[in-house]
Amino acid sequence: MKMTFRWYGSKSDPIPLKYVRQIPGMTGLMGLLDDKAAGEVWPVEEIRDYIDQVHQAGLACEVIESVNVHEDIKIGLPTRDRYIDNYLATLRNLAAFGVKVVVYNFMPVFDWLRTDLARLIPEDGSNSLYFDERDLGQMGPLEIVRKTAEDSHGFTLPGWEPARLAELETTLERYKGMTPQQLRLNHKYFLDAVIPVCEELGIKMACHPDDPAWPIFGLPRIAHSGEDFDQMLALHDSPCNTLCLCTGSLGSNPANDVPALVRRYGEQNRIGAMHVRNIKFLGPRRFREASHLSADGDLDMFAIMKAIHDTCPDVYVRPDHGRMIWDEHGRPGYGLYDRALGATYLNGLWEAICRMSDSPEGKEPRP
Ligand code: DNO
Repeated sequence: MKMTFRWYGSKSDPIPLKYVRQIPGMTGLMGLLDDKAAGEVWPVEEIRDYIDQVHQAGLACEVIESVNVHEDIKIGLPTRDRYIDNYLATLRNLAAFGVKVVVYNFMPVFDWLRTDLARLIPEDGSNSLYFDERDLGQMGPLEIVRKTAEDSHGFTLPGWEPARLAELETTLERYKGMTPQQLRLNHKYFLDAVIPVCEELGIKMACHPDDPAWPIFGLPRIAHSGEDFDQMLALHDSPCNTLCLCTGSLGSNPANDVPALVRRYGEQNRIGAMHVRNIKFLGPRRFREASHLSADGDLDMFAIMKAIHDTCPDVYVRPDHGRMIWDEHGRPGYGLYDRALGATYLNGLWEAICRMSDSPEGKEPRP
């Protein structure tokens, strides 16, 4: 397992890279350029600048996230070819700097979605991201965008680029009546263009699941269950067409057996990266994000780490969203403290699992 951390770049992330490096067992980043609009080519100079900084801090940067897919590709408009060309240019630019996995998603309009970015956890006074489908019904798409922007305290949030959301009404209109099968065909068109190039470049595309794991606002969604993933991986059968298996996104639907899904796709060598976090169910389609500890939420983190160990032990993992604790003022979900605790806990589980299984990784000092 390669333990990594999401970092938004020195202009946008209040967490110094030095602090990331100081987290025990941290070996690298899942990086991103957070000011890039979907469809834009990521310039070589900016990639170089970001990756140089990461290397200088003593960390690797083999995974890049949120290379967002332009809506025209997801909708299947004639203009999609232009945006696919741009996407390929970005992939080539990233490959030149040693990037091996690119995380993206194929969710219409919205990336991850919550109804509260700082819900108080009464037991300990911390707060975390929260979702309640009933609030969503009352708010509607425009209100949720407004509220999310307001509650993010000036921080950019991944997948919530202002440029794209400014055209929200027009975009929503364009998806009217689209079936999941049509969206799947548009995904296939994208994969058919991108995956052969990835094979040349040595890059795995890793698709992030729908978050939460069901359709919202009547939009089609095609990545929230084992059945969806089977279809997605068959759209273009290649070891470069993989999943970013996010335990918290999938786990938002209790019908998803997360450790079993990790095993199934780990065995098939189709997990390019993992986001690992825990959630606490509060009712039907209502949950909050918990600390990473199994006892604090409803996911079995030991079983998840064991499934990684048994089926895809070399995968890139990052602790996903943390709570806000110790009065930290940071980007919702992406503060330093709780994610650092999460990484340390996951590394502890890993060491125990490796030793119990007599795998060398738990004993050898890290390079
Ligand atoms: C949310 C993240 C997602 C993820 C994208 C990948 O916090 O996990 O924004 O990075 O869906 O494209």
